[in-house]
Amino acid sequence: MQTQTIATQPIEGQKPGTSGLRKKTRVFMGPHYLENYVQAIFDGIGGVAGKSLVLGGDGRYFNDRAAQVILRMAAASGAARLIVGQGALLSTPAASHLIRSRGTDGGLILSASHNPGGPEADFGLKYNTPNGGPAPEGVTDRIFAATRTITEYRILEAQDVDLSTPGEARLGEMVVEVVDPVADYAALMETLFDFDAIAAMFARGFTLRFDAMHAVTGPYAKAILETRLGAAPGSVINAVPLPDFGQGHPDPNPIWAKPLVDLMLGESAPDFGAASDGDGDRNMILGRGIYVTPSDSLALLAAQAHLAPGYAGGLKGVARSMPTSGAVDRVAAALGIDCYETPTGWKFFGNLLDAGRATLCGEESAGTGSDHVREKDGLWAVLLWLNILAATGKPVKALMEDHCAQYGRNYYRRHDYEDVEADRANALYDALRAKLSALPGQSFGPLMVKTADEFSYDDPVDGSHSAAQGLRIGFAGGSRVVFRLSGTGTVGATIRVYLERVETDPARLTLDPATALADVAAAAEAIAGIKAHTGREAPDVIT
Ligand code: VG1
Ligand code: CO
Repeated sequence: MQTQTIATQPIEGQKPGTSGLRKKTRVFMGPHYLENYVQAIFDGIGGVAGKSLVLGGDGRYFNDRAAQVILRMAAASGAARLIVGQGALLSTPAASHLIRSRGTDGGLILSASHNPGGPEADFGLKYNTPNGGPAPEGVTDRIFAATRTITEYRILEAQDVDLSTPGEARLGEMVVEVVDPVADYAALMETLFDFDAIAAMFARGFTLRFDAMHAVTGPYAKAILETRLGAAPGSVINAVPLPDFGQGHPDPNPIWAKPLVDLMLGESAPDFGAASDGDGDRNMILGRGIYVTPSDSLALLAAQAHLAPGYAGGLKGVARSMPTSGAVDRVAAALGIDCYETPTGWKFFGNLLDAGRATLCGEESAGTGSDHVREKDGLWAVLLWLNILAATGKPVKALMEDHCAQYGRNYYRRHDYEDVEADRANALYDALRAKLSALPGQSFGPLMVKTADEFSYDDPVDGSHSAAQGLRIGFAGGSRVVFRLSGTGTVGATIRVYLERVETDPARLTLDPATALADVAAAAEAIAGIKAHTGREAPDVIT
């Protein structure tokens, strides 16, 4: 087998976003595109000679081909061992766990997460560091710098490695270790949760519907929920990962997982409903007759996590991304623990988790996780919910009502304007940024602006500074609107508008969220001129 050194040139735009590099699949399949980026990762982390790495992905179109390319490139660059999920599959949290449990030098995850898959859809690749978490900005900056100076990449001339069965093979000098993608992860879950209590709940007739959305969580959910915990066969639906996710959009929210929401809000709802995303790190939680917003879910989990064996000792602290509602803040205050506010993206939680400052973290975009790995973890959130349901014996709806009665309610919605022309989105954003300092004191309907700023973050652990992380406007009384531009899209720009209102009056805890947030939405429009800038009458997606 011979190593080839291929001459290449920098390719524009290989800048990682909120979570790795995401592009149209056809772009990734273009000449040298994947190879350039993989070599830039290797160069950006100081080479891979003698190192071990984890490799796997969410099974989307091109996952299998990209994995073979990466294996040949790792072998050509002298890597000692690649630990690969069988079939080149690994959920993002399972990859994070393998990196940590096997003590590797990091890992490569093939995924564009919640973005659709297929030859005309999206593909992605990200590097996770040895702590199991997404590379922080310092590392992605070095990788990006390497994409701008690249002149050649190295690749082994070899046949495909058989990834269809667990075992070890060699590719040149490098060991390729194919592992069952589910086993280690399932074992980790068993150390955190009271599986016997959850199994007993299922044995008593508790019913569940888990929608894997034709994505990577299917095999994990089948093995853990049905086989191990005894949920009725067929409780996990859309359980076989497909390269195009069944033509769906593997994003677990009320829009893309509408059939599940309809079921849960309808006559024949099971006790519990959940869904996960393309790479298995997001979760959507529903009970009979109730959709739990991700921000509320985070707050409830923080309040009740002690009921699960893995968290019986209490939480060291909690962290949420800035646009996530403040519901968890009040739980933290009641528990007397710290609550951190970070920029959007899981990479900002890593230092807090590593330093033992936070145990639970969450984002409004359906991401929740803990210090068990360094990624958000969809199935983990489902299991923590099930553990809490088993321990309390209460239905989801009653639990949430009790929670709101105790802590108040943060009404919350996110309005997304998708595929807006980049120039228009930037114009909206820049105009809003320019007028922030003039907003305090101004009133919009019944709401008076109290604070307005551009969020930046100073990491309390390593002191790194992250600027330009979203525009936030706070109103007297605690309502708030936040504006951000998405960093995960592949076409045009997506404007995200996050609306929040805090309510502690017991008489107003059960309003319809759209009604409760009407004044905040009107103020957002009056302040930012969304319709005029985008030419859109309404958001494309409301979650
Ligand atoms: C979105 C979410 C963010 C999440 C990121 C990656 O980013 O808002 O909370 O961390 O996706 O999630 P953005 O920049 O588009 O708003 V995943 O599950 O797609 O890796
Ligand atoms: Co994801």
